[in-house]
Amino acid sequence: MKFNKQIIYLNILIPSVLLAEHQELPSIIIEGSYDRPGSFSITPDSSGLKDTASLLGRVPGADVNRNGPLTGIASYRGLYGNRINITVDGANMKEVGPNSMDPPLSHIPAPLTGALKVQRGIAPVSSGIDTIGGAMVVESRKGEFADGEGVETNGMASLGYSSVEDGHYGVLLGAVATQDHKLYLSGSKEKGRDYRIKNNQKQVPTRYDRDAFTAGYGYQRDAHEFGINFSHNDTGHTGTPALPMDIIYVRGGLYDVNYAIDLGEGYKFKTRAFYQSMRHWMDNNTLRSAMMNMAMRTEVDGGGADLAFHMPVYNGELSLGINLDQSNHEANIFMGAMPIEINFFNNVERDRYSFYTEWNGRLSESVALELGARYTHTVLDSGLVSSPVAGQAADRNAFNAADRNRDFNDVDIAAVVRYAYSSNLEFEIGLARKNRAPTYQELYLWTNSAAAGGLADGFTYRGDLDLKNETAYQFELGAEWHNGQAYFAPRFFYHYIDDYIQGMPTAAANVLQFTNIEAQLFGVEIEGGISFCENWRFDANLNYVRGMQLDSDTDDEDLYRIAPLNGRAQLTYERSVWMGAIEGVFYADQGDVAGYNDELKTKGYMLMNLRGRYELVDGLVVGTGIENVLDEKHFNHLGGYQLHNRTNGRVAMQGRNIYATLGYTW
Ligand SMILES: [Cu+2]
Repeated sequence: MKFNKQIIYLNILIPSVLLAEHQELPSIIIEGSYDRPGSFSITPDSSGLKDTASLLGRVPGADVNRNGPLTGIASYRGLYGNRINITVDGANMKEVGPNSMDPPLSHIPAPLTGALKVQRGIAPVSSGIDTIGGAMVVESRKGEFADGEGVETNGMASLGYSSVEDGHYGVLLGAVATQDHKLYLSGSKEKGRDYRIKNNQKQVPTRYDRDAFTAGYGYQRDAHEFGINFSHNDTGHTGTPALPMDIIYVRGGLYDVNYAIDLGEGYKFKTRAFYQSMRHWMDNNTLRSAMMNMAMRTEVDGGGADLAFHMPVYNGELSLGINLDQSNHEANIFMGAMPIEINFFNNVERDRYSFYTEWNGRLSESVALELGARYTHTVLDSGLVSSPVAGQAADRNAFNAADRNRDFNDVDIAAVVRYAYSSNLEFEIGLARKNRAPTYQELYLWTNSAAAGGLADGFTYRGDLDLKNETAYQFELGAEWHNGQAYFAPRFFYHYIDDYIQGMPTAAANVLQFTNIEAQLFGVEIEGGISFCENWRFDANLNYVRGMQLDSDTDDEDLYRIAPLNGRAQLTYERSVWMGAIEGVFYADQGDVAGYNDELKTKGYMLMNLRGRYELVDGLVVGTGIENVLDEKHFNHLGGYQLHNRTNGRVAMQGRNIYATLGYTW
């Protein structure tokens, strides 16, 4: 029985093949599960998806809190935002928007995404700092080293159009490479208008405009690997209908450099450093109209370094690692026609110092173990804020007089055992304890504001300097059965979270304050599939999660923004150069809604999508499809309210979308 760290490729388009190492198609990869015949892969450039976060809809247990066309906040098993550690090209990407207008998955557009990896179940401690809700990894496309002697070129170009928002994109990536060196450059452009809902009604403001650029160099020879990479994002006028303002711009880049050496006999050393700098402007009167004009200018500068040493220890590998990470945030608000200026976040700093050790190996022929521990010291501080608004004077003075320096000690422990009962049946059991230190918004929102990390519930929030860090106790149980044609894989999880941070009502109307409560989340994910008659296959999954407050003194005990019971089924027909698929997506009613912020219930719905793909000649692929074939109007429970106001109802989902893409890889 092979127990190497397996990868599952999840998918809509190319079923049943585990892609080879050199496969250039972008893919969703779910780590921490077994190899199996029913694996999938996805090719965003032939499916018309513009946003990497959209791929999460296909990952069991994952979903998206969507506040705008490019603003998709990752959610996994009911936990979202900063509870999930997302790295982009190895860097822990910081948001420049205090309301998460630019979540980490928005930095690299889908066509330039090489892979999105989602850690299933309990995230190992080696997957990063603050993994209470899981871990995800985005890798941008970086070209390929040459296969043969001499200088080669490789790359890809892709164009796409989608009808629902009259959207189009173009992307070009080129690399010049030898076996040892590669130099690559890429650029992309995406633009679309407000999308149509049904009968040509429009959802305002959902237009988008994004340019992205990457460049880099890679080296590999003998035991050495070196890379330097730069990715730049320039998002222009882009709507966020579930938030009080829209993106005017998000601009900035991420630089990273990495080096790895294989010292032989299982000894390896890896290091990486990154630096990020982003600038952002948002307002409420360019893409929408407002009673009083308001704008906000924000900045983030961040960076970090990672060191890891791997060595063989007793039938496995022992890893020792250090992670250093820091970020600085600034925000200024401009209010009114003759704007008055509020220095809302001033010199806010969040620094994390962390080290870990993890052992991954085999206890016997059929039992594998992953065991790790991590310690993190998190330090936060904030400078003095200023505001000329009379109504904010008391809050401002109290905040400026307070001791704002905070530090947290976080301990993560994870143990996962995998047992192979037979060559067709495996079991997994996992236990973990994870901490998460509060975000700067949770601590430092000194007066009520909607800039609360993308919660988009129509309320304003206040921070609390006395918040404690969250402590989660996690349990995981999974099984996986497969034979040559079929697979079936159920998973169950239970999380108890002490000091879970959530808003609670205050004496003021429509103002919530971040508060430590006691919570639990539990749920199941079931996947299954079968291939038949050579060219046909059927795949389906079902996801359920429930989140509850345990110390509620009222009947309102549900957590906020939890996806309803949902599932997906797909019938695929595939021949060598073409494939076609019909996909059904269903979401049940969501009646288990949060009471503290009067979350609105949603009705269930079903969607039908058709997708096709045809390879004209080697490397030249046409993709086409129709999403929401029946052109029905539905509301996603995780989608927020129109213009951040509950009385407007929820943001509607897209109506019928016909898309076509053309991609060429050489
Ligand atoms: Cu913003």
